[in-house]
Order: sequence, then structure tokens, then C-alpha cells
Amino acid sequence: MLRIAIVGATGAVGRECLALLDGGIVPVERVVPVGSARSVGRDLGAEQALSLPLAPLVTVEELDPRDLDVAVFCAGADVSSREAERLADAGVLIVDNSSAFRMRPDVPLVVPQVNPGALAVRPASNLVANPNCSTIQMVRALQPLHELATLDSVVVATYQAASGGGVRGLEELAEGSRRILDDPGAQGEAGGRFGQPLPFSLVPEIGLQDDQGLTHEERKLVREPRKILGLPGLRVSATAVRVPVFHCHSEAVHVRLREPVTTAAVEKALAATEGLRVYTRSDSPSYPMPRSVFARPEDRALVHVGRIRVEPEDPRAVAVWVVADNLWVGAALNALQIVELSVKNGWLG
Ligand code: 2RA
Repeated sequence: MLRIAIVGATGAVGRECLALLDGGIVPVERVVPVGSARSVGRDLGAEQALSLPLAPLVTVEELDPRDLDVAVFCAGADVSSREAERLADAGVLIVDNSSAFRMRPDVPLVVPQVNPGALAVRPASNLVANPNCSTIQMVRALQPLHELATLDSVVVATYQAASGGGVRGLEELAEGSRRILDDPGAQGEAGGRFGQPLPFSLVPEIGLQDDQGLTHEERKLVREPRKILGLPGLRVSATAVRVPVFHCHSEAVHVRLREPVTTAAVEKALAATEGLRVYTRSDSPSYPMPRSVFARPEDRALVHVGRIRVEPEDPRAVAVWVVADNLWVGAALNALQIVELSVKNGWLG
């Protein structure tokens, strides 16, 4: 039975972590919700109708490592950078959802369905990094393609939901959409959670652009798959776009393989992969959509792959459409599956 802290418990990902723990993903003795000073005193158990053994909400500075086996951080890179290593150095396993430690060589970057071997032994750093949400769903679709015919290069365009911007992102999309429906002339101001007005528009910039014109989100989509898949030379070209959708990230993934394949072989390889739901042309519709994926918990836990096709002029070029719940597959569920795998491997709990 684990003593687990959820740092950022009142945020969009933290709330999903509590809900998943309530559903029994791992056996818990005690759950410590951690939030800002202004959240102290909130009863998250009542707010979310949880039946967990919840401790009173505390601030991250108040966490005592002697009372913890594991802490899941979902409060952003600043909090992780400032507080995670204090707990890790005191023996607490840290599963971090932020970008703070992902590229450190002594920190495994883990998608349990893709590179479980990265957790065969406890990392000496006591740090495990959860990849970026848009990376997770992409590598879960890429892995079977790599095993089938060896990846050569990837081009991806993402269509990322407002929930990637947390509670504030969801609220801004809802409020801004209402304003425009009430007054079609309302333009909305630049700034805000997404840098530009999102309702009824698209924002092709997630995170700051670097001096080569790639945004932070696109850099993650280039670097993280190389580490997770163990393919340091993998070429990835990414365009990350924020779209006026509340939940679930979608991705148009174009892959170049080393060997020729058929659509039937690709569908078979994807369908044989744990945690993927495949849509073929005999399905109606033959593709997943954000609202259909978010509608049921059993679908929120899967990566959905459709529009599977081999380019007519090039049998080594494959295109797929990938949709997943960025709060579950892309964050809370992947993080808790890391905890679950660590327990299964016998070195946690
Ligand atoms: C986003 N991947 O979608 C980033 C962080 N969750 O905004």
C-alpha cells in the first residue's frame, strides 16, 4: 500500500490523478493532496466525491519525505525544479509531469507501453519523467510501426485541446466562445493562456519560439521520441497547433519507414498493440474524434488510431490519425501507470 502525494492536486491533471487513484489504479494507504497556500483547507474529497484515504491538503514546502513513498508532480516545471529533488534526495520516488528533468541522462523518460525496460530498476536519482502529452500518444502509435518496418523519419501536425492549458485554458475557451456567440464582432484580445484568442480560431504556437522558429512544444516532439524509442537519429518535423477543442489532442502523423508495407499489415500491427484502438475503413466512422474519445472512461484510457493509409506512390510512407485524452493518456494515467509498473517491478511500495 502506497503513501502517495499529488503535487498540483487542484489542477486539471492533479484532479484526474485523484480520480484515477479513487478508481484503484494502485493500492494506496494514504493520499496527500498538495496545492498552493490559498488551496489549504479545501476538502477535495468532498469536492470530487472521492472515497480515498485523503490527508488534509498541504503546500509542497510542508511535505515530509518520511511520510511518503512516491510523489507525482503536476504543478509545472518551476515547482518541480524547486521542490522535487529535495524529496527525491530523501528517498521519495518522484514521477514528474513537467519538462524539468525529461532530457537528463540519469532520469528515465517513460511510456510504460513503449519502454517499460527503462523502469527495470529504480533510478538512482529517484526521478522518473513523464513525457509531454503530445509525445506520449505519438510514440504509442509509432512503436508498432517501428517494429514492423523500422522508422526513418516522422512529420507530425498536432491539434491540441484547451485542456492542455489547464483549468484556465478550459475556462478561457468557454468564456471566449460565449462572448463571440453573443457578439460575433467581438475579436478577443491577444495574450491569455494561449497567447492569442482561441475561440473559433487556431493558434499555431504552443510555447515560445526559439531562434530557429520551433516552439517549445515542437522541440519536445522532436527530442522526446528519440529518448523513449532509443532512436537518437530519428528525424522528426513537428507543427503544434492549439485548437478550440476542450479535451483530447489529435495528431496527423506521416511516417517514412525503411521497408515497404501494406495498409493491412500496418492495421494488423497497430491492432496487436496494447492500449491502441484501431479504426479501419470498414468502421463507420473510420477515424476517432476528440468528443467521441472523451465520452467514455474506457476510451479516455486508450490511444485511438484511424485514417490508416499507405501513400499510393510510396509503399514506405504511412499516414495515421491519432487521438487521445491528453489529461489521461498524456499525463495522469501515464504517470500512475509508471507508479503501477514500479510496484509490479518490486522496487516501490
Ligand atoms: C499543452 N503539451 O498541450 C502542453 C502541456 N500540457 O499545452
